[in-house]
Amino acid sequence: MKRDGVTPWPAELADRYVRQGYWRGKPLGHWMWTWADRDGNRVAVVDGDVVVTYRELAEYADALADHLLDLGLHNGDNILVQLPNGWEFLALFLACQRIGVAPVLALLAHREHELRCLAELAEVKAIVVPDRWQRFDHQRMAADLADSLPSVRSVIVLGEATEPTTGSTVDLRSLLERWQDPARLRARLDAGAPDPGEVALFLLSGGTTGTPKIIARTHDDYEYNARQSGEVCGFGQDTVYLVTLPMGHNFPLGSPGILATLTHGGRVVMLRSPKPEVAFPLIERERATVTSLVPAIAQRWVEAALSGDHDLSSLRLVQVGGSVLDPAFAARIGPSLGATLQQVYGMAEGLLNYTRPDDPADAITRTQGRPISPADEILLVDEAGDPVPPGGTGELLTRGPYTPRGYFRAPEHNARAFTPDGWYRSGDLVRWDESGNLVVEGRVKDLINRGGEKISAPEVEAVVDALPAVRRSTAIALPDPVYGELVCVCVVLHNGQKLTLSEVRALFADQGVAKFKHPERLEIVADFPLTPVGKVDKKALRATILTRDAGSTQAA
Ligand code: OOB
Repeated sequence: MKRDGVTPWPAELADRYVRQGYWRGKPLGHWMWTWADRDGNRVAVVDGDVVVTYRELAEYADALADHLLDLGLHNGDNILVQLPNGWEFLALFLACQRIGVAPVLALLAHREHELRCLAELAEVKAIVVPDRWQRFDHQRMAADLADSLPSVRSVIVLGEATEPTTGSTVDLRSLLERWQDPARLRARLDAGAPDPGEVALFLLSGGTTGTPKIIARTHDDYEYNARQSGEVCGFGQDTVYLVTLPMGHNFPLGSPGILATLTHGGRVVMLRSPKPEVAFPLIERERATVTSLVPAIAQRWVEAALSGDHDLSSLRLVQVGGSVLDPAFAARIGPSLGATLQQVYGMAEGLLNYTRPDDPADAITRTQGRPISPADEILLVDEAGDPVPPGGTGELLTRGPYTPRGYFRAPEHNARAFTPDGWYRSGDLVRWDESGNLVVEGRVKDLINRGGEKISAPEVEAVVDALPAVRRSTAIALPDPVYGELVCVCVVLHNGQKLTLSEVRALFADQGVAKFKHPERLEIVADFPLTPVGKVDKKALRATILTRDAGSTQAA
């Protein structure tokens, strides 16, 4: 079943990717079933006290796929998934892959504001949520969404399904019963396997637009994304991957993360909180060999490791990515955790760069790695779109076998975010280092990167502009000691009006906007500095605020 709104790779390139073996024509996750046949008693997932073998995971996923079909979900349908890390989430993800249902992977932090946009954009047929998570009633939110969105027919709840909706409300665990005759079910599902060129999943874009954008990743492209990542990172049967970050994110899901671990016959260990006091005992118990972190979490781990009462000696590789990593701090990560650091510079839009475990120590701490595929193309351009001279810094443009050619159902945005010949404009300013790796120097895109969570400035501005006191607003990033950056909104008020940060934050809460996007600082200004073309000069505004801050710190 073809979905509309997906930009395909040019046919001749697609043929080449197949001929050169990048695209294998297999459904995403198929390796897990191969391992289930080959060595079914191997442990695939450990989640608290629950241990699931490859054979069990294959049978659970098949049974769940069958139940999803019963619920009226079919090849070509999309569903919205917002679940905590756990083996049930993985079984659901794999079940979707069996029958061509594409999950839109939302974060647990998302609230009605984000979920409504995503559900409408992808016309999802079902919403999957936990009953409650960290004192928030996800089931109630999903039921409200389901009642107001005509495409949604079911709400699937992990936990106690109690909220009635106009459609059906189902308990996810009740769909995870293994079948009496798994071989027959398996053959039936194999017969209806999705087309590998079709959409396997939707990842959320870091986004620089007023409403969220999603990226359709195909079976072929994402299977390669995970497989090749696993090759580069040396994943194998002895890999024990600890899932620390939210698994709906590209980094822990497929870069190389969970999917590469299952591709290479390794073991996935689920974690629901990245806190070192929870993670360290689990690393010790499960002898985890690799995990992925964002810099803000790496910092907490390094501090906690100093107290040194846990045995982390099984850790071989610690990946850190998602936002800028300070080189001086980077140099401390490997020695403190007793593992090799691997920097990861990736994007949901595709391109992945990793430092290699055998790179010189200096390249590992100073650079963000190099592309995983010989077929990745990279171009660094200046503001006029011309290639920068060797060694120069420019905006990174990229194409390749796992970098799609457009956002889903976003023609206007695609016209800006992609060049006519299909290059994705990353908005990142980078340069090639003499080591042969890339260094991220900054960005030209209008977002705030709060500890790896990307916040679109226009999205924040659209919320703030709704306040009656506000004439104009602009959102900028200011430095934050823990998260790297924080959201600061600058406003010009109508005459005689007043505004406080708590009023702004109350509005964000009221509109159901994810908490990590709530502004942490408010600046009231008389007017905004403008660039020569009349746009708000965010750089100048930021510089003024920082200079003033520095002055007041000195005075104090
Ligand atoms: C990862 O993916 P996204 O889609 O959340 O964010 C992508 C953006 C990049 O364009 C860049 O601006 C920033 O996040 N970024 C980094 C970085 N890694 C990502 N900036 C500086 N240093 C890094 N190492 O963030 C992502 C996807 C897959 C693997 C890892 C990260």
